[in-house]
Amino acid sequence: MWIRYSLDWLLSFIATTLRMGAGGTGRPHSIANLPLTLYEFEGCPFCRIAREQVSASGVTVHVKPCPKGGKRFRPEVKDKGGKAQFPYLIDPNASDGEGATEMYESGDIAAYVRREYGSGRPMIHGLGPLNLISSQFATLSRYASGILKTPAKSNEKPLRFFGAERSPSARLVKETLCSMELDYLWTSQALDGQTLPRLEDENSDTAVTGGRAILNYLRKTYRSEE
Ligand SMILES: N[C@@H](CCC(=O)N[C@@H](CS)C(=O)NCC(=O)O)C(=O)O
Repeated sequence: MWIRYSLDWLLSFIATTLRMGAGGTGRPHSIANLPLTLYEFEGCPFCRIAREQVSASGVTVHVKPCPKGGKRFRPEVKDKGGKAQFPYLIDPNASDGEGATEMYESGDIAAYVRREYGSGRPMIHGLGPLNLISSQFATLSRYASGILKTPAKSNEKPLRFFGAERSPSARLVKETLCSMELDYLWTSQALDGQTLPRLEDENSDTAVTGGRAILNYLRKTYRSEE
């Protein structure tokens, strides 16, 4: 329903305002960089901080959503890092030749992405404790969407999603991808001037543009009663 979508969009816009617009689009990165993997969940205030820096850098990450109650990707984090804590980043393009770089801690991840993939620091990241408090309020303004797992079918191949962290409509899409535990390759900026947000699903050979249309597609294709 459009009223529900409009209200959600407005609340998502408030979340962006609370974050002072952090998480814009970066420059495209060489495709020679293997995608980084980010284990996170949309409603987690720490994960938001990591995502904002990823978005600003423009680097492509493979997002493996780990909502509470999720069984698909959460165990991988425990296996790899030893504890179920989010966000968790893996960068296979380790510059020291010693294999992948892996880390917990939102602040460390943001600093690492900034250093390795070059981007400005979002203004709010420099505001000390206000950074986390504002991120918690942003989660509240979205009434904690993107925290809990909802019943869904699994995708076989990762989806492809284009849209910046600070885009209100892209946030609504990412919340749903997260709750459904659908993994996706995420790039903040458009390729070839395409309209954003944009979702491509190789599993069904479909491309959808616009927040509302993408949400409808995801519900139609992946929602299950379970
Ligand atoms: N200091 C860590 C805190 C991370 C953290 O506490 N994350 C919460 C989610 S907001 C978590 O992993 N909780 C355990 C869980 O969800 O199972 C950071 O900055 O990344």
